[in-house]
Amino acid sequence: MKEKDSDRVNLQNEKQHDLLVNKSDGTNKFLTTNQGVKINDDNNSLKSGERGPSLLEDFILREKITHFDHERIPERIVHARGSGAHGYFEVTNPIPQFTKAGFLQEVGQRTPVFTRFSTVAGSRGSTDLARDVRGFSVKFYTQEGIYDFVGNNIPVFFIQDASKFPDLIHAVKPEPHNEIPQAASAHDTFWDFISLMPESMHMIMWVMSDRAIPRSYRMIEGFGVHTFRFINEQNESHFVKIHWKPKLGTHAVAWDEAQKISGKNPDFHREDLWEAIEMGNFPEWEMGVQVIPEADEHKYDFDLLDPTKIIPEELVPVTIIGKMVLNRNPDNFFAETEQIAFHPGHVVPGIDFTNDPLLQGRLFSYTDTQLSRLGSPNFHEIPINRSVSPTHNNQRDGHMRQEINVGRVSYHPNSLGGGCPYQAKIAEGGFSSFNERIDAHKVRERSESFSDHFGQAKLFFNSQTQVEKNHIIKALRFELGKVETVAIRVRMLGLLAQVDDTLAAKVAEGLRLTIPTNPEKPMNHGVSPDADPEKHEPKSVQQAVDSSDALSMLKNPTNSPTIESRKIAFVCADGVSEASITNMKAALLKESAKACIIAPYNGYVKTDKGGELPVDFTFLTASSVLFDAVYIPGGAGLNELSADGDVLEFINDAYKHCKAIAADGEGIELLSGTNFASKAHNAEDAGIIIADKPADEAFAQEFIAAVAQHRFWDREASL
Ligand code: HDE
Repeated sequence: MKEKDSDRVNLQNEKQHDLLVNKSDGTNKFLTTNQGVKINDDNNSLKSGERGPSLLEDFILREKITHFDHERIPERIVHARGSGAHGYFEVTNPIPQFTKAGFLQEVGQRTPVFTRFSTVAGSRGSTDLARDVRGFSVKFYTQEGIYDFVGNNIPVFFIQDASKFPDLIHAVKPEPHNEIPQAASAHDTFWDFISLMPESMHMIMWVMSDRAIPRSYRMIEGFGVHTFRFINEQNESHFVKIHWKPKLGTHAVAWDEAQKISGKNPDFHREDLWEAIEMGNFPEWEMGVQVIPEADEHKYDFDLLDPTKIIPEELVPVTIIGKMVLNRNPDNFFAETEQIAFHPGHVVPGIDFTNDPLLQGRLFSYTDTQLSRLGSPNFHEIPINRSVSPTHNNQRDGHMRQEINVGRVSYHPNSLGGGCPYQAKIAEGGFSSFNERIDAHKVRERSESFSDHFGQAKLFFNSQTQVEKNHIIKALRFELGKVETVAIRVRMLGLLAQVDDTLAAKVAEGLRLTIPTNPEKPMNHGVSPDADPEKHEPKSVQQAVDSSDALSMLKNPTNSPTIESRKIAFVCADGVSEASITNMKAALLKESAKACIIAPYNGYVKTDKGGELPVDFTFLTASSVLFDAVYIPGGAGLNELSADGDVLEFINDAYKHCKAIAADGEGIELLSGTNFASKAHNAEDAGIIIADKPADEAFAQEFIAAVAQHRFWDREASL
């Protein structure tokens, strides 16, 4: 069932009820000051004489300007650019044998969520289409308190220890002297750092792949990255890796397309998420877990605590336990998406941490950052961050405290307050940390079990199709091509050669450089100057599997072909065939795709039957990079378009970006002026569908099948 009325659906959601208290829409209300005084004139300040100076006394003006002066808060240090939505998580397969977390116990049990997606490096106003990791954060408003999943769309990370995070981020952010470039890793400081950090090579393979340029937030996977623990009622621990799998499959755009989208519509992902929810195409993900018994902690070729490693699904399959549906857009971006404060340390009984040294650092960072970003230790009182389960403790005061704590007691133990609030036994839901035995020396050292920096980078590269490998090679040529310091490029080639010879050779060919035979050794990598560097020599460990389909977006077994919510551009002009448009539109609608009429003018186009069809965009206000496929219906008027450069660029780009293109009747003529005219006319290309008569059902179905394949990457020249 498509839930059309998201408001009606969501009033049953406990968090939505909770938020109602704070909502205000101003309809049919007088304009007032913040003190509730009705305002008579909002257009003129108080002056001495009509043309005279303004008076300090004007409390209305002062209040308005002062509030405005303080509207901005610091943006997030990382993940500043993001978009979010409300929804719910529903259990489909309870796992009480692994976790006692209350929200994972019964089939059909629903928990309200707010999910925020983000890029990492760019600032709040940067483009959605930067080559970057995507953040994937879910706040679960459970009956036992807040559980935050704070993950990424890539299952590994650049670094193994939290102490390197500020260095990584300083390297990737715009360079400090001139603040260039925005939201891009293609610059010297990033690659300088990476070329000296072999531990990042696995992650580099992922960020150079098309995972870093998704088609939509609705088409990304989510990963917890670290190994966490699930704790059951018997207090037994299992290691767990958490996955989210998108219902629409995992898809990307082309790199040239991403760069053009960044200019044509930098809000592309934000708008896509917003529109899908408004249209009732609610984005959906399945949540899955890889569960590893405690006894298997040391069974693998890698350390479960090392965040630069995955557990191949061939070794430990992903068990689906529930689904998440996002069905309501926020009412106010700032109040909800901007002020939401995630923290991997927000866990509920049944979920616990491991000693992954990256995770351990994060457990400190997230509360700390909210103090400067949101300005007060009371950020948990902001409506979007407020738990739906009650909170009681002896914490008091601080900036902007909302709660009015009644009574004289704010300490524990107390007798004056009857001992309240009192501690909960474990059986009453009290959180108790997993009773892990630790017997160790205090050392500042990296475990030798973290030294395999190339084994899984190879596994990732080997798992890709040839097309995907080509994209990685081209991405590296682009990124390193933008690096000005030749020594950095050369150092990177030395590292790439340890992942794959052909990969390194192809990148070197594009850079016109030679792979170093005796690569420079990274300085003091992962060790102190007093430690023995031999002990931490980067290694390449042969993995238990050579290739894993789940790592490839094109081979990914969970990608089912669908055109649901895809946007199809109809290239039109006056005189367009009404029959073609009506038939194709009806067929696309049946599959929940959207047809958009693009014409040389706004308003409407006249059809061959004298009808008028509303125009969605012109060739000036839209570009084919904003659509998934292009259809050129027949009709006498199309000749008008054949000399229009914008129209030809529209169609040429669709071809270049490997999209399905359909044309019928006179529409076929329009293809004659394109860069791919010869292929189109001989129907040589799998993604080009032509018919000399107006679109009928069979033609529409052929086009739909092509759009469902997402892209025809084989069109690209081989490397
Ligand atoms: Fe974050 N990260 N991070 N991170 N992170 C933040 O917290 C940090 C890491 C991730 O939509 C900050 O509230 C450190 C890995 C997401 O609001 C900050 C380290 C992963 C978001 C912070 C990491 C993430 C953040 C900035 C290394 C994937 C956005 C604002 C030890 C598993 C959440 C904020 C949102 C945000 C610190 C590494 C994911 C500064 C110190 C690994 C999705 O606290």
